[in-house]
Amino acid sequence: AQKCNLLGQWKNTLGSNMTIESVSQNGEFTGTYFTAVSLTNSTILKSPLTGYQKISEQPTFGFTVNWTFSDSITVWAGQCFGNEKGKEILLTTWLLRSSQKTEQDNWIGTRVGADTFTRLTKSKS
Ligand code: B9F
Repeated sequence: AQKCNLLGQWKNTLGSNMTIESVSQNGEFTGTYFTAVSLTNSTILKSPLTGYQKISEQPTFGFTVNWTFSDSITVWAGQCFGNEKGKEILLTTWLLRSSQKTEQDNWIGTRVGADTFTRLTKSKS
């Protein structure tokens, strides 16, 4: 299998952008996330992310984004795959937790979905 490296800039199929700025020796990583969608009128802001990856060729990983513009939190779990041409892809499943007023409303608090990320390559200006 080809190597897959989480460091760098990624975009998903929604058009969201993610930058993984550093990965430490033990696989802990940090970065920023800019979502293309939010379902609200509130201004979208860059939000911090932190997570862990396995130290392996095609690592499994998990990370959390703490949305700076809402009470919500999203977590992603997935794996980094590299193909024969050296192209890397992140296949993930996410849970988006939004704050509920009461325990009785808990049932509606969690959305689930999938995101696919590929490398963001700078376009010429
Ligand atoms: O839309 C979310 C939000 C939370 C409270 C008001 C708005 C925050 C952004 C989530 C972005 C999701 C998608 N973007 C992406 O790249 S995270 C998973 C997807 N991948 C609307 C009302 C309550 C919850 C959502 Fe809200």
